[in-house]
Amino acid sequence: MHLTLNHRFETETQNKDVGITLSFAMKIMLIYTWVNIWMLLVLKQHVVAERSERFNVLYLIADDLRPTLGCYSDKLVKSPNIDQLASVSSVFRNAFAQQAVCGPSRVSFLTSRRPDTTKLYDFNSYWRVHAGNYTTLPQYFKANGYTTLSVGKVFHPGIASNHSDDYPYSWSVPPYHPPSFKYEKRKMPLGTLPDLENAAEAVRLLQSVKDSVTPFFLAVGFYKPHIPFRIPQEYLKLYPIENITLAPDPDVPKKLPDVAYNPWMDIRQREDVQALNLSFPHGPIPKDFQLRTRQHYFASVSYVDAQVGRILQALDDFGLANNTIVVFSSDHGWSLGEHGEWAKYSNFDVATRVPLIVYKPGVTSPLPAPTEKTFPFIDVFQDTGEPFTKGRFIERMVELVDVFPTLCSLAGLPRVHHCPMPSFNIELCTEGSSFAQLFFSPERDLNPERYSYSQYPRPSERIQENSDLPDLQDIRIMGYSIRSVDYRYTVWVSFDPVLCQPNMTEVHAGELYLLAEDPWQDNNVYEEMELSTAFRKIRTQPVWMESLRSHVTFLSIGWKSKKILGS
Ligand SMILES: [Ca+2]
Repeated sequence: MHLTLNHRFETETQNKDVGITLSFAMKIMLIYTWVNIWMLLVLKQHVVAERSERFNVLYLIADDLRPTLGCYSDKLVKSPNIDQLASVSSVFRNAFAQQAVCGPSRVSFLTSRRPDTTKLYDFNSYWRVHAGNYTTLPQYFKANGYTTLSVGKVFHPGIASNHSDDYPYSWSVPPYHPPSFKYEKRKMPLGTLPDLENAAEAVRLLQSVKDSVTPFFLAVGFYKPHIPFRIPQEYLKLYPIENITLAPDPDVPKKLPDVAYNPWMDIRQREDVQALNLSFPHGPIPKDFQLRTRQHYFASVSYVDAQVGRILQALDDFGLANNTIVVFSSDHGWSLGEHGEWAKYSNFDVATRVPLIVYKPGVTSPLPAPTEKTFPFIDVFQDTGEPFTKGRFIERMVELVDVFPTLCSLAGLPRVHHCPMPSFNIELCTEGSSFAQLFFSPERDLNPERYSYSQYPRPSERIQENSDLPDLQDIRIMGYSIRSVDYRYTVWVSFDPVLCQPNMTEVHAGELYLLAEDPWQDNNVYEEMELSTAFRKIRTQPVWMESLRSHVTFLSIGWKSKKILGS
């Protein structure tokens, strides 16, 4: 409005005979000037009021990061900057991805729809074309007046995000990709690394928007600790090889059905692993190679932590720590030798569980004073290594599909309604639910009837080279998994890849792990439970989540009578 009025004024005065109409022009000028000043004042007051009420969002997403972090009670891993964020945040200890692989998980949590609704189980389709024109999390913030910015790997690249990271739907400006990423698998002629460039770009963007009247939604997707572990070598010094141990359960469990196992082809196909001439599909990796893989993964976590620290310090530096919501999470986990596996691609906790840390100033911690530093950078090489003690843990089950409605709630955006089934024709809805109430009512945090759901596809009951990541047309079986605070229960059922629908009555295999006695999920007691009646019951259930709930409701009666579960 300001620019328009000035422009009109200049145009009009230029077209007048100045000698004759000077006094008239001056009157007009005065009127316009006063109108301008008045409008600017009104606008400014409005903007100040609106700005002070609207929180920015900084969404930090690591790639393939399981919660091997100090703030998740890991004794070995050094993550001082993420721990510092956790110390002023709510830390969700039972947060799970909906499918343990990049593309499907990211599209799922960025649209708040489960894989059976995005119809993306591989990397080969774009949901807007293949499933439905679903509104994304950043798109919703953009529609509500936010400047939305993407740095690094937020959407999975390629066709899964239309070769554009879903720009312009989701983002106000074209997403940033670090130039060094194309050298990820070769030498580094640019003398830098993608996550170093990501952090620098994120800091630059924060500086550019710090005084803006428009709130921002900045998503930063790190490339690590995803393989290859190309990181600055000094981080390895934090983890002397003699301090590294094997996974607590490095062998393939005896009662694990074949369909539940994944042969970790991406590690197997590395040149150095090929040279080991391992047998397919189980052939264990030599112990020293296992230790070095774990060492490199942990070092990659510390490297990501340092980049998180640089970005969070910028929030302090630019005065944004008191009006920015921060989320730190990952797309899924990674098996570091547990069950004899080295990858994601499964329904186990090591593959599906993710870190989820949410900071809202004034809610998860007191508002910082203007001069107070909330996120001073901690140099991991100088860190005293004091154990993490603060922070607020939330044990209740939450899912990554919950993040979208929760962030809307925390930012004060209009509520997103729950999706009906099916919801292919509905652009905006959520298959998750907001967990924002947990920030205000901590006593509600543990609910044994609350579940998290994940799923994983397979091409066959047998273990094949494409068992890790089958293309949609090759999927024949889907493993639907339900996780409560007490157990993980998975059924592998027939699946139609054309309709993207399971046949819940055609069960190929099942898994049941009772976590109190079996926290690493190695002792499958599925066959020991009486299941035939449960399977008859589920035929009446149209939705797989309802089916699984029926399974466990039925089973839990038996468990309670046998005192496997408390009543
Ligand atoms: Ca990933």
